[in-house]
Amino acid sequence: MTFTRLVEGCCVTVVLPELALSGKATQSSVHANGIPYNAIDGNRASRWNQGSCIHTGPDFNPWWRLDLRKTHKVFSVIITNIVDAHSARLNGAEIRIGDSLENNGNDNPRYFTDHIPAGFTQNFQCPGMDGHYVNVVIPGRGEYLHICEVEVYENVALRGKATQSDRYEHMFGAAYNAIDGNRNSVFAADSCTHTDEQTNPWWRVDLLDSYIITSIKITNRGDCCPERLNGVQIHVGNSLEDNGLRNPIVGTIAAIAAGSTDTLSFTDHVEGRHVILVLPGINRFLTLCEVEVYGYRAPTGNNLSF
Ligand SMILES: [Ca+2]
Ligand SMILES: [Ca+2]
Repeated sequence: MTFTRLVEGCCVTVVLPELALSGKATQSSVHANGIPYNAIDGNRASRWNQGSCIHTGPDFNPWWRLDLRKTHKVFSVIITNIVDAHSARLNGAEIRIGDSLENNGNDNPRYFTDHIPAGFTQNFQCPGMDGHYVNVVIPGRGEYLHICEVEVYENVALRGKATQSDRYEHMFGAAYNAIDGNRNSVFAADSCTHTDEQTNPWWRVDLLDSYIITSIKITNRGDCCPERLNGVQIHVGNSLEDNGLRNPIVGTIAAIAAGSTDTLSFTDHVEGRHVILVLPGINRFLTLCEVEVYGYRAPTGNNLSF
């Protein structure tokens, strides 16, 4: 499994914007008030004098660790480097994700960040790694570790509940297949949905709570008829009226290549408990091999305090 860098935002869960914000941070040592919490304070401000970056002492193998409080399936770790002259200190840093605290969590499965330019925010994505802890460590040398923000996201659709207008011949292509965590795009692999031939067929996932959604990834069928997704409209909102189709349209699929996964990223505020994909028209089939929803739980009175 390898992290690939993408430019778009990703994934989620928890209390204020994402997993990291509800976690608990610690690090190898603290220098100049660069406390561990500064990397999960919800602020990417990348100048040291803005008071939102961590700073260890000149430790050998300096590390910072985030305790997510339980094991999550992590899909994205976004790291913001410091903008000052010391940005090169992060060179060679590794992300480690797993459940072990052995060697302070630095022995968990490893991913290299290689180089994050000064002041830049970089998104490291993977298909989903289980971890209670997320570490950033600089191995093999004495160094100061600076990080200005670490964000951790998961695919919230995986914990949702899916439904659709009808199954193909009333028995094939279950709605759940689009949130089974598997992008396999061959219909026979039983991981894609398939409606019957209908007018305006739709598929919907109930996230069971309202989320602020940063992106949605959609995987098209690979073994047949990729054009069937052309023109699919995506609605997000809290209403189930008209099967959720009264909610605002937040995007439309122009086309997705056969077997490919495309990302719809949102810069505007997109919030809702339900994500609905509908294919307007008559005599249509709607097939989705995976729908991933990344975001974070919409803040409420309860989860604002932690
Ligand atoms: Ca920060
Ligand atoms: Ca699937």
